Amino acid sequence: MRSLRRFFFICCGLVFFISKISAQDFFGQQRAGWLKKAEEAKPPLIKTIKRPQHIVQLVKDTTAFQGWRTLRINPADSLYHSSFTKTAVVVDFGEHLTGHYTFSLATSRGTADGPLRLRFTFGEVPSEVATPFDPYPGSLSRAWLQDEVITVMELPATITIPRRLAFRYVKIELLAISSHYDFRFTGMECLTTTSVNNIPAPLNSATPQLIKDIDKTGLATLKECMQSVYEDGPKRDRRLWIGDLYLEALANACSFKNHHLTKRCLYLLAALSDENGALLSNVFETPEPHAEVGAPFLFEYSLLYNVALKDYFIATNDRKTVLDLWPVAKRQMENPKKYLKADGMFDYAAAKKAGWWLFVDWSKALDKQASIQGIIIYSMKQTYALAKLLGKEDEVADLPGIISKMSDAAKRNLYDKERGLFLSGPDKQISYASQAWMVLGGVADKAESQKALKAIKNEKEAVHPGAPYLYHYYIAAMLECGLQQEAKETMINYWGGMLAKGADTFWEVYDPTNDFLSPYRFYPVNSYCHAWSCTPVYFIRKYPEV
Ligand code: RAM
Repeated sequence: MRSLRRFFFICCGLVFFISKISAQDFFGQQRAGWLKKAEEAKPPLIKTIKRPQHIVQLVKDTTAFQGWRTLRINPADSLYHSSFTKTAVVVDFGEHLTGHYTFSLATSRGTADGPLRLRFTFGEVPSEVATPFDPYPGSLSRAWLQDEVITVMELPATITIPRRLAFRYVKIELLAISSHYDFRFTGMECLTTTSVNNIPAPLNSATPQLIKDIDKTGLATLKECMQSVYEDGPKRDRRLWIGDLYLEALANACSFKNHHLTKRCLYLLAALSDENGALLSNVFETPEPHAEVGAPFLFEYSLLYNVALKDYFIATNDRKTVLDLWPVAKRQMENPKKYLKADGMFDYAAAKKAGWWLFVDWSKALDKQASIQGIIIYSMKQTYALAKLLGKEDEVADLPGIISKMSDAAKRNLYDKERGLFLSGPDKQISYASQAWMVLGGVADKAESQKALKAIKNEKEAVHPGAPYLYHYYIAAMLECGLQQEAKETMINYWGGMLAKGADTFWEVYDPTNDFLSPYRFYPVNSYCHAWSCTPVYFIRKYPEV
């Protein structure tokens, strides 16, 4: 009898303990399994050796992007034939690379009787190796900038710079040497990495050359960002962000089709969600997968995860994975309800006050009320569509009601029928972002959507997109409401504009009217090979009319 009682108390204790753990950590039971699955889906990195093509000269040119262009002056081999006596040389690898850089040196006169010091500056664009970095005015770590000082203690030497680099150009400066000897370079190379292991189908041969070029540069951008996760940029921040993953996965699904990478990222993010089960905006892979402690909760990225999960299902039909992760998607639908007002409007000011990060775009001036309302509606619709595909509608039975309530509220409170535009915030701000997200959320019908997207172009005061991320949604909105020709023109003007300014890969930030724009107060720290800029690949390949 006593042992039975003891058994009973132990069981009660266990139940209490388990319920306590799961109350503390929403996905506590699943995390380890999800991490394991993320690890199993990790793609091998394909390594290739690349060598420099040319020695170039930096030329100041006010008509060039950010004021600098390069001029080829010699083949790269010329570097190996004579002593390095110049103060600086710029080497051009001919294409954007992501990988480890190695150089070899040997004595070319006398005996190396003292150490030699060199500075290497790696740049994705010419201005990055031409602009002095100090005093550094930027808001992100100065160390993102890729300059490395190397002291060589003896010759000959072969040295690999430890950090992985993203670059096309290398500026080499001689900082110190003894007068008793000279040295020369005997070789240099970059061991590049990517998880892309195939070449996507060529575009129809009748495709105009400019579209082919935009596609090619978009593919190069995507390939460089596809490492062992979808990175946002191989130079910076070199990690997995949900917003970037969503767009990269879209482009990947119609090009490289490396679905394992998408699966890995979806699992990683799920495994590293916070203890309430909310997805965190970005995660790091090494040394152990982890999220950023104390980072603000980027609300709309957590919602876009669901869209990425739905797209993954459509691309792969991998029901097992999607069912496994469905509870995560379902959980993300809880947060929007926290600040949903009785009238159907999302209280974006309250969410902001609570410390949530409402991103939408890098534009500082943007009022985000309409955009966030649209993103919530859009992601709820997509989540419900996913639920239907999985036969799980009953688990999110409240979504259709919330969707129609929020849509009605948006129409009632944000739509200016006269002008045919959506307005946002207390000052009734007009922006591209608001029109795009209201259209994507399906708040306006086809005619109204077309009207809004056409009208916005004539609004002198309209807040323009600050980065390619928002351009993507603006173009997606045009395609959604049948403005195929306008979508095509916008893509050509915007991404074609980067090409005309010499882009090898598409950029994190691009304002056709201001080459020096930077969200980080210093344009060289911008990323010039950035995931969220690769989506012309998706537009061109998914929509033949583009
Ligand atoms: C940038 C990152 C990333 C983006 C976030 C919001 O700093 O590089 O691309 O998702 O901001």
